[in-house]
Amino acid sequence: MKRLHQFLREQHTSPELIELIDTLLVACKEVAYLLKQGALAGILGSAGAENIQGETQKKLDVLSNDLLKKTLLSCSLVKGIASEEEDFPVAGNPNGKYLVTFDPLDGSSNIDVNVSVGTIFSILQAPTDLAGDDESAFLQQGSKQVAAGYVLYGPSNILVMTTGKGTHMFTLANTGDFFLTRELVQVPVTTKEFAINMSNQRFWEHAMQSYVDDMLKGEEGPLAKRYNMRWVASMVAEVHRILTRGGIFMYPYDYREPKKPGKLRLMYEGNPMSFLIEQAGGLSTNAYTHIMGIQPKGIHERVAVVLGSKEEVNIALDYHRRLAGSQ
Ligand code: P6P
Repeated sequence: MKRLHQFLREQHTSPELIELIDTLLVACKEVAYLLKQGALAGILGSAGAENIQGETQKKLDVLSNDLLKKTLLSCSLVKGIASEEEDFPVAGNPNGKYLVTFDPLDGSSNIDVNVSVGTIFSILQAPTDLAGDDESAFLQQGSKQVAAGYVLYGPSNILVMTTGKGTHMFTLANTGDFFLTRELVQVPVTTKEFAINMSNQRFWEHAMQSYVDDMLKGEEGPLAKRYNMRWVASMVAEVHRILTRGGIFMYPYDYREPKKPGKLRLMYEGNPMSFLIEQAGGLSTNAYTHIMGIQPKGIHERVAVVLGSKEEVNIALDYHRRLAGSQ
């Protein structure tokens, strides 16, 4: 079995980027250890505070955020970090080469019920003319990402990452090493499985309502296919399923908060997941255009997400092109 280090060297990944990824994974391994302790470590439940998103923070949200922030800022390669759990970017080494954005514990509402969660990360080149806590330094399109990935804390702890040379999966062994377990992952082009939170159906645009209605009509409907549905409420788990066996994941725009384009965050959910999916031959959009082509306006900017098997995402795009603006 090939270790992560050996694989990255064989891919001619720069020593600096390998060092940064290594540093990030030190924190993720600590998070994995804490999660396995769960109630035994007295770390479940609410932290009794809200983040900038207005979401109640879990104790593990705060713990994992602090771990990642401290560990990354101790690395001289990091000029700054931006986190879902931090109101503003935090500066590191002024001469650092990279910026890192991350969601320290995505899906954390699942922690207290022992369902899979994950850490999502995105690595960008640091502009030389901007400070590491200058928000504008981070506002780069997803297509500029140097690397991206997640660590899924589930029955296995799995790192899935890309540096732009395909998407690959590594499983964490008890030794603390990540071993290559799937190379050059390919998302199946077609699927019969969709993931969406159906309880929001009345708030969606007509195009999304029409598309999902037609999927629910099964073989007799215009899509002539019997679909199955999954919803884990943990984006990392959904994306991992899609990378593994195909599917389409949707968190669309909805009218509950009309000023927000979606619930998920562009910089540390939409962009890194889009990089992984498109490096694996899938498609990642906001139902109208590639997510990685969106010019960010803020580090906590939201985005609608429709990603997965290329053929199915193109069907969803077609519904939105034909029915855009209709009621
Ligand atoms: P809902 C988790 O909070 C998250 O950001 C994603 O991981 C997940 O896909 C989504 O929100 C779940 O949202 O509204 O179904 O709870």
